Order: sequence, then structure tokens, then C-alpha cells
Amino acid sequence: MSVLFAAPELDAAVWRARLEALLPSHAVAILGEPFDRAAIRYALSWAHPPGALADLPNLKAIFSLGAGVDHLFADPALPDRPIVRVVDSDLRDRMSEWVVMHALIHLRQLRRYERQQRDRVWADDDAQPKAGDIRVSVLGLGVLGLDAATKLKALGFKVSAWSATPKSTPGIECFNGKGGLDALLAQTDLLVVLLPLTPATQGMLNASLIAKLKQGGRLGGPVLINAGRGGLQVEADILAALDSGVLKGASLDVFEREPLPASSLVWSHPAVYVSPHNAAISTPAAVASAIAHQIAAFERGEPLRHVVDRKRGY
Ligand code: NDP
Ligand code: OXD
Repeated sequence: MSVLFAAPELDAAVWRARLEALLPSHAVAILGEPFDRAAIRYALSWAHPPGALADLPNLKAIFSLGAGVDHLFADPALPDRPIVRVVDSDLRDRMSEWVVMHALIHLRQLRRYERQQRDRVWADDDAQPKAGDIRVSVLGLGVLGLDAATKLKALGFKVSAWSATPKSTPGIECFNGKGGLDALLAQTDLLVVLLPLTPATQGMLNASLIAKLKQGGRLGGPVLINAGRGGLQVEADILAALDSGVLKGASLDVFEREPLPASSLVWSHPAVYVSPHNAAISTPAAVASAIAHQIAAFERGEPLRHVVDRKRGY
């Protein structure tokens, strides 16, 4: 029985060592090296080349090496097997760190004070807002959105959240569906996006959505924080909104094209923070052991957990 590691962008040697230690009764095959296709029971993928998982006659399940699975649906020849995604406290906590850090960066005007320090300017001319003056809205109230929303709430922010289906979470004002979105946007100072990329969410962070965000407010205008997926956003619209003042600032971890091309104007916009899609990485230490546990349980006859709904696309 073998496990196929199909993630050309990741360090196969590190993952192989970890998986072999955790799954001693399974051989670990690496995509790109010769292997017996009939021996493969489980495929572990991050952005595998389209078609790479076809013709695996004994494949039982596909494990995404990230929480998102849009990279799998990009393969038109993806086998019809259960898809399991990463749900892991290590990844979740890393994401909340990133979200909280950026919420505080915008709240406390980090860029302004970096500029002042560089220019040796001692100026404190307006009263600093506090977290309680700011409403943060989290798009996506799933594993990551709920944790980030809860931690933002603990810091004192007013918190709202938006999901596909109705939810009720103490201390968080919940909105859902298309009908709930406009009402949420109209009261939002900081928009945090932790949605999956699906046909329903593709391109939704565009000029029309941005125009619905609350204007003014204690931050001087709304701020966009996106760590969901680059395909959710229209970068030209975000830059135009920043230039016209409809948006005050943005923190982006994900981009329409990754790596973000050197020629992109996003890099140099003074109101944008860029990080290289590392808000929450899937470490081999945490993720390989979660997958190994799932495989062991599945082979004992237990059901797979965190299985993706193919119809919803997440
Ligand atoms: P979940 O599946 O747990 O949560 C997704 C949330 O989005 C759910 O609340 C869901 O609503 C909501 N949602 C989905 N589609 C819609 C829609 N059309 N309208 C309204 N709400 C919608 O995912 P996670 O929280 O685990 O992860 C979210 C995303 O974060 C991943 O898909 C991935 O793209 C991204 N990510 C980014 C990382 C990074 O480093 N930048 C790292 C890890 C993940 P409902 O609850 O009703 O189903
Ligand atoms: C993920 C990611 O989906 O790293 O886990 O983006």
C-alpha cells in the first residue's frame, strides 16, 4: 500500500521523512519519480499538475495539503473520490495571529508611525481610536473565520460575520447569504476575508462590493484584509478604490497571480501590506500527523473527517 505525495511546490524529502515515520506500513511515492500506480491508496496534493491523480485504480481518498481545495478543483481530471482538507489547530492559530496583527496594524496606524520614525517626526495630533470604536466584519465563519472573529472580539472590536448558511455565535453579529451581505458591509470599518474560492465567491471583492463599505468611521475609511484566496479579489478595483479614497488601506496575503508579479502595482502602493501567501502555512509536522491519523482511523473502518462537499466546492 502506498501514499502518493503530489505537491511539486513543496519539499518532498521533508514530507516523505515525516510520512514514513508516521505511516510505517505505507510506502511513500513522490510524483515525478517512478511508482506503481496500482499500489496507491491515498494521494496527498498541493497544486498537483492536472491529470496527475488520474489512473490510480485503487485510490481511496485525496488529502489536500491545505485548508483550501480550489487547487484540486482546478484539475478537470480529478478522480471522483472523497476529498479531505486540512483542519488543524496549528494552521488555525497561525491564521488568527495574522488577522489580529493586521487588524491592529490598521487600528494603530503602524505605517504612519514608521514614516514618522524614519523622518524623526514627533507628532500625535489626533486621538487614537480604540478597538471598541471599530467594527470588524469577517467574511467566512468557518474554522478559520470563527477563531479569528473570537480573538478579535476578545481584543474589544465589535465583530460581525458572514456565512452561506445561518449561524448564531455569542457576541458576534451574524449575517448570511446574498441578502445579508449589504447590511453587513454598510457597518464595516475593517473587512476580513476568510472565504474559500468557489464559483460563488470568485471576483466578489470588486468595485461594487467595496463601494458598499461604510465610509468615514474612526479609521478614516474602510480597510480590506484578505487571506482567503487571490481569486476572490479584483486587484485593479482595490488599487482604484485606494487611490480614490473609497478604501483607506489593505492587507493582502493572497493574489490573483502567485507569486505576485514584480511588475504589479500592488507591491508599491503606500496603503497596502503584502505577504507571500503565508498567513497560515501547513507545516509537515502538524499536517502530516493529522493525515496519518485519518488514514489509520479510515483503515480501522472509521469515516473520514473534514470531507469537502464537491457541490459547494469547499
Ligand atoms: P471553512 O470551510 O471552514 O469555512 C468557509 C466559510 O466560508 C464558511 O463559513 C462558509 O459558510 C463560508 N462561505 C463559503 N462560501 C460562501 C458564500 N458563497 N457566501 C457566504 N459564505 C460562504 O474554511 P476555513 O475557514 O478552514 O478556510 C477558509 C479559506 O481560507 C480556505 O478555503 C482557504 O482558501 C483560505 N486559507 C488561506 C490560507 C493562507 O495562508 N492565506 C491558509 C489556509 C486557508 P457556511 O459556514 O455557511 O458553509
Ligand atoms: C491553505 C493555504 O489553503 O495555505 O491551507 O492557502
